[in-house]
Amino acid sequence: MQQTIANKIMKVDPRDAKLAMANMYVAFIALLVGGLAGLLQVLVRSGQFKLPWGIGYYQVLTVHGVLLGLILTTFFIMGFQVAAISRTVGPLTDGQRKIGWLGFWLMTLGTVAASIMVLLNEATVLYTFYAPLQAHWIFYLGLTLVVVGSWLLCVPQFMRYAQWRKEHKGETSPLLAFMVVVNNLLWVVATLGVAIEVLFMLLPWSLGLIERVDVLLTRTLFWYFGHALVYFWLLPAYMAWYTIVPKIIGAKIFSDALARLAFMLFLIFSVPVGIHHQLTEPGIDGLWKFIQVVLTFFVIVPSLLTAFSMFATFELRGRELGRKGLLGWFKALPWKDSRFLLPFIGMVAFIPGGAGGIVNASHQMNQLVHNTIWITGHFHLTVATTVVLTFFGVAFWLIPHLTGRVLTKKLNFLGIVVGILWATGMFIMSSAMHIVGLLSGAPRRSEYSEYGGAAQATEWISYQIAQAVGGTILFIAIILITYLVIQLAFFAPKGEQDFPLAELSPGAEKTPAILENFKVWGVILVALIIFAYTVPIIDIIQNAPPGSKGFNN
Ligand code: HAS
Ligand code: CU
Repeated sequence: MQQTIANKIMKVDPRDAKLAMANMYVAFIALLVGGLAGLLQVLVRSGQFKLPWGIGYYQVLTVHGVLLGLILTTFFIMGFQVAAISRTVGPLTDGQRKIGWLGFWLMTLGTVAASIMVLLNEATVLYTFYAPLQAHWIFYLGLTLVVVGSWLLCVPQFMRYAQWRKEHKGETSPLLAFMVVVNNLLWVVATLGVAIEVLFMLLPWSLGLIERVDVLLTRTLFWYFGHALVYFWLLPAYMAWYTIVPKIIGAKIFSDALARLAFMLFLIFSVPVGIHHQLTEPGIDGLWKFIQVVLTFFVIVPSLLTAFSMFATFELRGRELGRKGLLGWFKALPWKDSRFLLPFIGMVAFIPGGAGGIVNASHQMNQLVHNTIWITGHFHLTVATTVVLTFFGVAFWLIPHLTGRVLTKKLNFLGIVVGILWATGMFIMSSAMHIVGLLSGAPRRSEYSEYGGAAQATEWISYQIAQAVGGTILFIAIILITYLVIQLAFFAPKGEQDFPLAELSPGAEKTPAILENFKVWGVILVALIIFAYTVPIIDIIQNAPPGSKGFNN
């Protein structure tokens, strides 16, 4: 019932649409530049190409990671979420929108500042900016502005949702708006870690105010943030899977309660697991590594719930259309609709992507894969396929919806081509990465080298060529999607593109109120963080070596 009321607001308010689109532009510029950097990397690693004009490999790698991992994602997510709030709980107030714009400009200023320092080779520290690698202080300041700006962009979303709940006492909020709020909470809690790292350690260190930093502490604070970061990317994709994909295929939301439970589980388990990125790091006690590994296995549960829910949605829809048998539903899906196909490819990629994650998280097996390019394969399936293809699928309807245009048949076809190219390129690239990482330990984060002709390194080269082939196909897809986005934003025919939003089944039971009780889940979240991090951090501080001076090239 509530869903029907919310669905009366059918459009994103045009003033909110402008704010959302501003974020989209930055996101897609970041995709193009970051994608170009990716192409250069695979070419260098094939051994057949040298970077001109003294540009360094690690410099390009930093551009790639920062622009795609941090900038594309954050801007896209903020744009999508602002639109989602406006569509489901109503337009932002003028005051709220102003805060949003301030956030957007701070983020953009920060992005420009950080990017300039990377281009000047003053911040060649990769997207994880591990100490003792040291960047120019402007790079750290730029990233701080991005984070603070993103907080300001969250504020109007929180306020608008709170306003809706006040006006609708006792009702369940629209599912999509609830999900947006959970993701923003996750983001704020997670970014506190990186904010402390940058403001109290890296920034004063790069300014020369302090000489040394405790490397292990900086990394631990980074991964407190860094793991939750990956779910901050994933949850908007899940929002689309739970609330938008069903509408596109003509189905209803499978279970509102299940979806909310999954999101609350992500909220509480995303943060206290960061140490699974530091399993090979000395200085953290094995017991705490073990505890965080166990917690990591808990955070797999909401993804399994999601997989179940997706299969159920597809199958129910198939049966409704009269398909029979175990896999009869498969044929009933709208394969020729790019808004469906791309997210679907994303789902398929998440099966091996997620399974790889489970390998990574398995304490002992992590030793086998940790510093190998297997990990790079893992995150190109998860974030660069599952998440990115879902985002593309969203962009195909969201951008024209926001600009008052329509996705024509021709543009839809182009979207399908992007999806197929992406799937092909990524399959080749990421399989090569997984295989060579696992079988012969090919390293990650490393430039082309023959390692003095060592036999093992020679084995890696054919896989690196395969990666270059896959990477080139991906770059072609990026050019196509850039063209597509420009068309959808400026040239596609005027019209009304629908913002697809699924409804609950007519007979659905009311969702238990506990699933929207942020106080209860918030307390569990804080308790888990304190439990998982207090002792390791006290340990790290008490047993710290003298600390490290900065290393810059
Ligand atoms: Fe991860 C490293 C563990 C998920 C991203 N991960 C990374 C890094 C990134 C990343 C960027 O424990 C590298 C960071 C760096 O620079 O060092 N990851 C996991 C685990 C999960 C996981 C347990 N990762 C993700 C997601 C990411 C992401 C999501 C981005 C969006 N990851 C690790 C670990 C490391 C790591 C270690 C550190 C490694 C190291 O040593 O450095 C889980 O959340 C995965 C659970 C997922 C599933 C899959 C469910 C399947 C679904 C699809 C259903 C399909 C349908 C279609 C319905 C269990 C929901 C069906 C149709 C058909 C036709 C079949
Ligand atoms: Cu992780």
